Amino acid sequence: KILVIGACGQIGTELTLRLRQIYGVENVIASDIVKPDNDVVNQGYFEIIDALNFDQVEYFVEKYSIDEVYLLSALLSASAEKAYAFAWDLNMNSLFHVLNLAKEKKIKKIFWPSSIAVFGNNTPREKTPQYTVMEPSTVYGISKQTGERWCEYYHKTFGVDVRSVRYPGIISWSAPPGGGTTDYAVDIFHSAIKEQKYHCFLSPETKLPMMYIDDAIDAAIDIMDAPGDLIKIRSSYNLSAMSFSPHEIANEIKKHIPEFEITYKENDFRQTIADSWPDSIDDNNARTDWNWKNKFDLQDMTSIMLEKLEETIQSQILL
Ligand code: VAH
Repeated sequence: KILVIGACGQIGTELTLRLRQIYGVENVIASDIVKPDNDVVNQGYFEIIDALNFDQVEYFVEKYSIDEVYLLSALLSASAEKAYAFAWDLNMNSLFHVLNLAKEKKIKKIFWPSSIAVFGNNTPREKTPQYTVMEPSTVYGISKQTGERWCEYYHKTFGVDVRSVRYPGIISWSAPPGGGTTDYAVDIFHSAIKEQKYHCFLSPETKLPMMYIDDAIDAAIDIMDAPGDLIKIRSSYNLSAMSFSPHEIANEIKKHIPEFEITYKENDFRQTIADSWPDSIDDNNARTDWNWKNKFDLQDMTSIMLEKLEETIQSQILL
C-alpha cells in the first residue's frame, strides 16, 4: 500500500492519479492538510493528515498497512521566504517523521523530492555536476540540502530505503501554481490563453532548468521501482530535461498564439532567488544508475500545456 502525503500539490496531484493507474485505486491512499473537491479526493481513499503531526502520520500508516510513502508536503521557494520558521519546521520535521517511521520498520520505502534550489551563487551554473559547491541562499534550498544530508545519514546509519531526486522547475496544468519561483512558467500559459499577454516577474534572459510534469512523475516512480542496489546516491540525484528563459518560452507560445505579448516586472524578490540557481544540470548519474531519461522538451510541453488549458478553461466557461 502507498501513502502520498501532500497529494493535492503540484506534484502530488498527478503522482497520485498515476500511482492509482499503476497499482490500483485501492492501494493508494492520498492525504493532505486540506480536502479540496478534486479527482485526488473523489476518486479513491483520502485522509486529512497534518504532515507535522507524527501521531497522525503513524496512525494512518498503521491503519492502512502502508509499505511506501511519497512525501511531497513542503513550502516552495517564494512562499518559504515569507514564512521562514514555518517553512523550516514543515520541510524538515515532516521528513524526520517519515524517516523515523522507516527506521522503526513501519514503512519500507520513501520517496522525498529535493530541488535544484540546493545549489547557490557559488555553484557552477552550466551543466551543474552531481557533486559540487552547494551554498543555498533560500530557506527552501537550505531545507532541501539539509534534508538530503539526513536522507543519506538515515540510509547509511539505519538502513532506511529513502530515494530522492533534485527536481528542476516543474510545469503542469492540472494543479494551480504553488508559490514557486519557477511557477512563472505555469502562470504564463494561463495568462496566454485568458489574456494573450503576461507580465513576467523574472527578467527575459533568466534561464532555468525545467521539466514537464509527466517526466517528473516518471522519475519518481522509476527511482522507487529500481532495485535498491542500483541507487548508489542516497542524498539526491540531479535530474535534467530542458532549460529555457522567459524570452524563449514566450517565443514558443507565440508560435501558437501570434498575438501573445510578454512584459517584464523589475526588482521582484523572486529574481534574486532565480539568479542563485543554475542555468542547466548534468544528470548523468541518474541516467547511468537507474536509466533516467526525459521525454518532453520545450516544444512538446508548450503544445500540450496550451491544448490542456484551452480545454480546461473552455469547460469552466461552459459550467
Ligand atoms: C520552486 N518549483 O520554484 C520549485 C522548485 C527549482 C524550483 O523547487 O520553488
